[in-house]
Amino acid sequence: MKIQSAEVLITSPGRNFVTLRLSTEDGLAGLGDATVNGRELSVASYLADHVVPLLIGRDAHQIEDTWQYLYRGAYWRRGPITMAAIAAVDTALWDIKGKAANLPLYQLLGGRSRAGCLAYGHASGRDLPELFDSVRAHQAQGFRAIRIQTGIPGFDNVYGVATSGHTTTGGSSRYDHEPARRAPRPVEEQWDTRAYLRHVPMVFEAVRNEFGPELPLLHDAHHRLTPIQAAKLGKSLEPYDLFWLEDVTPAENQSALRLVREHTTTPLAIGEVFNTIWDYRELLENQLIDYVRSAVTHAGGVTGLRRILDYASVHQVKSGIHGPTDISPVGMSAALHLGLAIPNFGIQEYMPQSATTDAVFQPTYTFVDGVLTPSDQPGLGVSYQDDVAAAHEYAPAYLPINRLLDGSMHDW
Ligand code: EZ4
Ligand code: CO
Repeated sequence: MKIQSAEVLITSPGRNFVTLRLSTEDGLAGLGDATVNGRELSVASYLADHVVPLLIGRDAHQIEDTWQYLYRGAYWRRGPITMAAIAAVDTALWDIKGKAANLPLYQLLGGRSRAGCLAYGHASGRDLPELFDSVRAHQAQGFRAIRIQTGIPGFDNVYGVATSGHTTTGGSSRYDHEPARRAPRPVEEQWDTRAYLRHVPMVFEAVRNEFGPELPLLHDAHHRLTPIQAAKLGKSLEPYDLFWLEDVTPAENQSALRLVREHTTTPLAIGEVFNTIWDYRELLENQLIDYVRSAVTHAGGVTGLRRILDYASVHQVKSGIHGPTDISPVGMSAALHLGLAIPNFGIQEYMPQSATTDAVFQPTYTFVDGVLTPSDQPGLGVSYQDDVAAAHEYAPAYLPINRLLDGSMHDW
């Protein structure tokens, strides 16, 4: 089953996606997501210039060997661009293997361990009435677990809060937060951690009073706190029984989570910007986190993320696979097959894609009563429509940057 062609596909149905398509001599094709939000073309070049020439003629069945060939063979291993490129190859090979076996990917990963993957949605509001409306709207869509992000008095743009009228999804307005903007430079946002720390516990108090104790609630601090600030936040949110508190500190320093952990029983999730098992080693071995947040797309594919999640499972750490709209339906499908099969599934993040994006990828997974389930089509269950994709030309987009009130750069 030799690889005959490898195409790097770029499309922008409201937001940019990079996809790798591998085709075999016997006529099977597989897809892999290679989208790194705001830095898309670097992965496209990594693949087209340095990986595609190595793939032609290789045996498409040899997934593990190809993973090792690209990882060890790069010499300059790890990093988001390298690992997204490896992820795309790996995911496309799993898609092909599923088609060759005439089985959905989850069957190749050990079969179904659960009925489906519980998803959480993103509610947000600049103030409490807007936030409550958003929670209700998500419940009406079926969501049974909800992330809460809120405006801070005195600040115009806050991470995770949808601003009215802003849309990057090809004209159809949506309420979800979509941070990357098509503009020649990043949008500049302002941040003040003390204002945030004062405000957020009041918001959770109000949400619990309005929606009761049952609803699983999540929150993302998006890498902005020092360890002691994060400890304080975790402690102050304990009465509201969060499902998780995400990315409290910048991700590079694993030891920072030690101090946070010593001070709070609020469950901690981290890792959407991690790309290898090494980024998790200290966190898992010392049981400093509760959920692994990496995407298939950014952590070396199904092979890379499954290895991380296996290692997590022996430390009683569960999955919380990243699923914003910058993960394409190809990456989302791969996450759902993995989530259905692994023993330590936790929850799946889900921001529904625009109709324009779904028209390009035609995903076959379903979202019913808050649960995502991959289809039983062979492989991933996604088919890329070249003609639809061609109508959406790539446009540069940037994630925002963040400054403190005195102008200093801060983590976004
Ligand atoms: O900001 O994927 O938990 N989800 C997130 C996302 C990230 C975006 C960045 O591209 O933090 O919304
Ligand atoms: Co996040």
